[in-house]
Amino acid sequence: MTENPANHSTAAATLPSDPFDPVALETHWQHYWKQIKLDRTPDLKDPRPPFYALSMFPYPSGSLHMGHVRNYVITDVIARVQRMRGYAVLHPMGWDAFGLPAENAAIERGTDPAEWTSYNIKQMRSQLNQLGLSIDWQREQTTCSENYYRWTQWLFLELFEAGLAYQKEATVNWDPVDQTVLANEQVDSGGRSWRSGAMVEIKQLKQWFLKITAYADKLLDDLDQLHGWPERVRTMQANWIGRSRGAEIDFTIIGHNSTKITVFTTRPETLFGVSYVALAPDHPIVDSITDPKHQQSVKSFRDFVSSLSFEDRTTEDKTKQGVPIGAAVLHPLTGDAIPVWIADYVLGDYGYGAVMGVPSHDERDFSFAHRYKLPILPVIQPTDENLCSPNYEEQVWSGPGVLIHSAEFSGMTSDIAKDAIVRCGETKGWARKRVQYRIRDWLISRQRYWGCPIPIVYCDHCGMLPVPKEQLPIKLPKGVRLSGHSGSPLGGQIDWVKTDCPCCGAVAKRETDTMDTFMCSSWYFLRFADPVNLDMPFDLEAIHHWLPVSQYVGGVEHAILHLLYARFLTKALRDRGLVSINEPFERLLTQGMVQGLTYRNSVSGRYVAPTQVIDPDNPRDPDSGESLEVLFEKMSKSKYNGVDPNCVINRYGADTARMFILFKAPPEKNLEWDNADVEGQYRFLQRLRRLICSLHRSRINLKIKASSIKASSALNNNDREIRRAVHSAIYAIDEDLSDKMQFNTAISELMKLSNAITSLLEDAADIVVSEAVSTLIRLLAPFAPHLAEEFWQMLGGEDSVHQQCWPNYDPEALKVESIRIVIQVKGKVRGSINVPIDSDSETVERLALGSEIAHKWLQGSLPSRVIVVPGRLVNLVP
Ligand code: ANZ
Ligand code: ZN
Repeated sequence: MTENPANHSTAAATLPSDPFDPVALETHWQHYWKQIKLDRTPDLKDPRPPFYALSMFPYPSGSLHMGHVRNYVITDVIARVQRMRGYAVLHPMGWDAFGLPAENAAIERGTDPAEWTSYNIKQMRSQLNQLGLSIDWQREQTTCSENYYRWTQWLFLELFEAGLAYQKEATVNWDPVDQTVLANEQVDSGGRSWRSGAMVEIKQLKQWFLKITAYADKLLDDLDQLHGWPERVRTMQANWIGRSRGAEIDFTIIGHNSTKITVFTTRPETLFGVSYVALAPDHPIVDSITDPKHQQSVKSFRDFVSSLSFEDRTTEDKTKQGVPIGAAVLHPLTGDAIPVWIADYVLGDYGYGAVMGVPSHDERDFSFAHRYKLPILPVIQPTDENLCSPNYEEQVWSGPGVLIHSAEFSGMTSDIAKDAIVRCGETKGWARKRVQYRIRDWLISRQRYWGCPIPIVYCDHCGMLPVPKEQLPIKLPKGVRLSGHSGSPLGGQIDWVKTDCPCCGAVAKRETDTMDTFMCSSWYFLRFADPVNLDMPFDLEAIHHWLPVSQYVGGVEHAILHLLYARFLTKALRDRGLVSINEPFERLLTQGMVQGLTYRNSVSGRYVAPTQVIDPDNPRDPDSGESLEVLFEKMSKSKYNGVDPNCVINRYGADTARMFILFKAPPEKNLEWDNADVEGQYRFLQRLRRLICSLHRSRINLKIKASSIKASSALNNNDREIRRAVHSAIYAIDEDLSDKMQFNTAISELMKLSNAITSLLEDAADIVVSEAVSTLIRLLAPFAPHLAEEFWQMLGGEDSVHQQCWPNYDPEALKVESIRIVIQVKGKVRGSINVPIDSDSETVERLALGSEIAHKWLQGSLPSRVIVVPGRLVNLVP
């Protein structure tokens, strides 16, 4: 059917909701789905195989942005397809509701964080519902509700009992703007807070940690099992964990009763090239071995280092600095005295905070030795002669080679020498094999109000004690006035802090730190499996049934933190017997960003709102007149390039918004918002609507069913062609929805199918039309759930379209039965005939000779020669 206004008005007149009002139509069907409890999760006894579809739950900031919309629509399509394919689907939603924005709003506006949060949740929940997401709201979880954080505290106590939660004095990253401590991973490479952007300061404070390092090996090794995860995310996690294999080597300090300095090295084979040992400035041994003459310079050097950022200290091309401390160690093999220095590039919390300096084979050591005129002794010679430099004092060789100047080890390859030197040290007691990790324990304490209180009590008599589990939850005090200054807000709540010691009953004090919100989000996916359990955070049987999450969908910004913490917690709880799974997320899809049209003045760096651009073909800065750059960047308020989901939904309906988002780009790729393409999807859906309406009018007896017809043999060519289009669409869409999840090409297939049906419709038999349209509507259902329901109901389908089974393709229908063969006479094309597809050459020859064309051109005589090109042509030579 073409775009013809007369046609449009008649077709549209049969629709209940005309003039077409997408919002009214969508609200109508959302209401119906609620009535029939379509989204309710089947219980554990349901015989269908379980499928758990999960989106990363949002922070309730107050309004949905396009990134959310994309995330939840993708998960929803997966959930809907799986339901139709016969799975029992769990598709829940919740709120990551503790955290700084609520507290900051409280500080700025004097609101209560709890009220602010619950108001935002209400707003966002209704926006989510507008999208037609098939979420089971009965399972909703909110991390700041007492029913939830009670269990976060309970799990903390489990970790505490297991020795995985502990307290220690630590140098911490202090965010002076947000007035809180940050985990290392929350400080960016420039030394700034991921939230406030402030330069982070270093402080010494007693803090709570979770011992994620105890699981470093498992977290790394099990990445290999995550075949359903993007390679990129697995690599990021592996780098974050950062396992290095090497050795620890002891150097005895001269004149200190055989006290030793132990270093970690990945290159023990370079031992003969050591020309100094460098300690981290805060290494605990420094004070006791520093010669009095050097104390002053050590002190000023430490001050200098404390002003450096992590970035300054670790970047390769920054100059490496240090001072000698007037001490020396013995080389374990040569017995030479080697000077001890402190250096900025040696980090206190990696390895042993001590390095053996090998200037000829390590860039950093080289630049250090160069600056301070320390010896540079090459001990590894590259095997490739071209790389041998006569002037080794100007070059670092960090590759493999053959050992030189290394006593009995000389002549060995570096690989062999690596083991030989460690073995030698092992027998003599000065070396051991050692594996070292980059990952640090997870710092979880925050000096903030709006978080989950840590369930610990301090008693003057009994010391530090866990709160007994039956006393949980430790509720946050209400009505706290938040100023944002003056330290820990809970510390100021005298009445709240005061409690009874659970052991001796004396007056005791509560812990006043709250937990990092990543702790709350590291187990929410478990609670969804058993959302109202009053006795336990979740029941083992429910976990066993629903987990791991079959498909997790979220932003790649969570590739490290959230996903690593969730994996850690799962493994720790598995070892406590609380869950039966080893990994929480079987498959992971990291969706790309939603980008908006962005105007930027490249001279001033200023962003300009599209509404201020007068001529989009020649965009200019309204103030300066300078011409503007046109880009696509991640939608954000500061770039004025956002598109409000509400506006799109109110104008076109959620179905159009969903179709556009899914069609515009594959889910893992960035998506450039484009209003013209939104219109395009709207028009496609309207075309479909006219097709269905006209069928509804013209074929009064048509009743669609979710089944396909048998045997195409009795059908005429036209009907067979329709069936072929229908079943090849099913086939292609199944492919698209398998591993790759190419929703965009699936939608293209829907368009192709609707065109094919439209053009072949007129002469088609009712049963064929019924099969075709029933299939089209069912294939459309996960993408545009509201209109698909409307169509289904209009054509008399039973129940809801979303309760129908997903179509199966019929291989018979895909078969091409005959092909056309060209007939030539003496090399000239004279016509063509249809032959059965599997005909051999003899059959083709026979059919060709018997054809009208042969009669006409050979006039009864037999050809002298017949040439058959299989599948293509027959040449008759008279
Ligand atoms: C001697 C050596 C010779 C090294 C050589 C490298 C090359 P990865 O691979 O990242 O684990 N190192 C050890 N502890 C350190 C600390 N606390 N701060 C800074 N650097 C430290 O790095 C291991 C290497 O980093 C170790 O191997 C050590 O230098 C250094 F030709 O030892 B190497
Ligand atoms: Zn006590």
